[in-house]
Amino acid sequence: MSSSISLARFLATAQQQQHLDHDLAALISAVARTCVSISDAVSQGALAGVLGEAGTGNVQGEDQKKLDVIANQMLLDGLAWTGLVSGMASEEMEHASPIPAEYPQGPYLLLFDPLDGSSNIDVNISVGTIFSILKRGEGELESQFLQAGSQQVAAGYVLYGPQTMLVLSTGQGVQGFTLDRHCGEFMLTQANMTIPTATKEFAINMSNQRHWEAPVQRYIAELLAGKTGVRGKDFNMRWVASMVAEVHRILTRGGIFMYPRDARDPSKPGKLRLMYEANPMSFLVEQAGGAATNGRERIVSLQPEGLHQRVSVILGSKEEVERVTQYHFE
Ligand code: P6P
Repeated sequence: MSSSISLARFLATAQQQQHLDHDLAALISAVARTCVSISDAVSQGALAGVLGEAGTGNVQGEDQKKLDVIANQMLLDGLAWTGLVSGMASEEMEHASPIPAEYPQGPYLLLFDPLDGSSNIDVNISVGTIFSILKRGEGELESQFLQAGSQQVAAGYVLYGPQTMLVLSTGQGVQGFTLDRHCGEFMLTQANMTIPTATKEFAINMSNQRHWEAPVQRYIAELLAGKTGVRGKDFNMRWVASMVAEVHRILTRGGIFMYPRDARDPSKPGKLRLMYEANPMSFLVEQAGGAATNGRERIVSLQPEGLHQRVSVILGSKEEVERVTQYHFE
């Protein structure tokens, strides 16, 4: 389906309908524009010498890939001067980054995982940028970021796959845009992405099975039993090890994605980060008619206590998420 509606036109219409203000539209445009440059860097790969390890680690204790660092810096450089944000926070930075004094402060806060799934970069599997937008608050910068996911005014991701796609919500459903490299514009190709309430497809890293809590053990065992068990139907499994790719598949055809807490490190309530992975993805999933919980509560209702706190994630087709969540109460 060719589309004549560019991101710019979509955002202009949304402003005319008072769904979002000029600054938020401009901020989304600036993030999208920067992600086109990240897409170019990712697609160059070895030709640009951007593959492999950076030789540094991040606050998560993870080895950084060169492209993690490059994408993070591109977002800082692409947004700092705009006068649209008063601070930025990232998976790759221990603390929130204030806006340099030479630039005006803006009304929004931007959070991002600059290159999610980066362990896949060197093997040419899809990765993506995840972003979340909050209104700025008062007081010390870092504490302003600690808002529940329900306070997000917009969230989205850019998937660097066979196509480069921007998937966005400003609270009016979920829209998908495909990058037209001939004109450099994101063009609207999915006007209203919705998640089917039922599914036969699940995504989880099965190698962690022995570490899961009982409700997750029970749920997955039932899926694996297929039509011979209580579910009475067979299921299919996917695991890309790139959350952006999994969520995009679920927004496109349904499914359930799970990264539950496990016994490997009881101090960690999960692997994924609340502020710039789980919250933006949960916002999108709920806007698309799906559900997202940590096994007991809606993820977007959780009150953050730290910029890099982790959370157990169960999201996707509503019927399946509700079933797993129910098992946590039985
Ligand atoms: P594992 C990527 O590192 C990530 O944060 C998510 O994108 C992905 O879903 C998950 O971790 C993969 O984790 O343990 O399977 O490598």
